[in-house]
Amino acid sequence: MRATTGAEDTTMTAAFMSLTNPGNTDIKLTSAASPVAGLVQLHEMAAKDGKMVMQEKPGGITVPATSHTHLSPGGDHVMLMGLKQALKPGDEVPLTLTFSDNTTHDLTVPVKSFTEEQEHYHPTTK
Ligand SMILES: [Cu+2]
Repeated sequence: MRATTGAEDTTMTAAFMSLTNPGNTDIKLTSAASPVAGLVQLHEMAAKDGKMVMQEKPGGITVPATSHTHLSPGGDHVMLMGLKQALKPGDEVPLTLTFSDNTTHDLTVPVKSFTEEQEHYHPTTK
């Protein structure tokens, strides 16, 4: 998860991870929740008027059968909005993922500083 330290907009951040699906059917990440955020959405990057913007991903993020999906800067990500606290490098944040087979996974996500593509995650300040 991206630290908010030094960010222009400290009310939002994003989480990135790899999701592995050992099963024989495709599965979707359908929602996420965290106690540090008022609202958590699943986002994708899309071209709009010639530039990349992020938007809510319809139906969630698919993890193909016996394969994996990377959530990374510039691609799909878990968006945390309405942050209730600053997130510093070294912090750990609880994040609960819910999948299309009704399973949930409770994660403890390390907070790190990112510098690349910062502007994509702060569209209102550009
Ligand atoms: Cu986003």
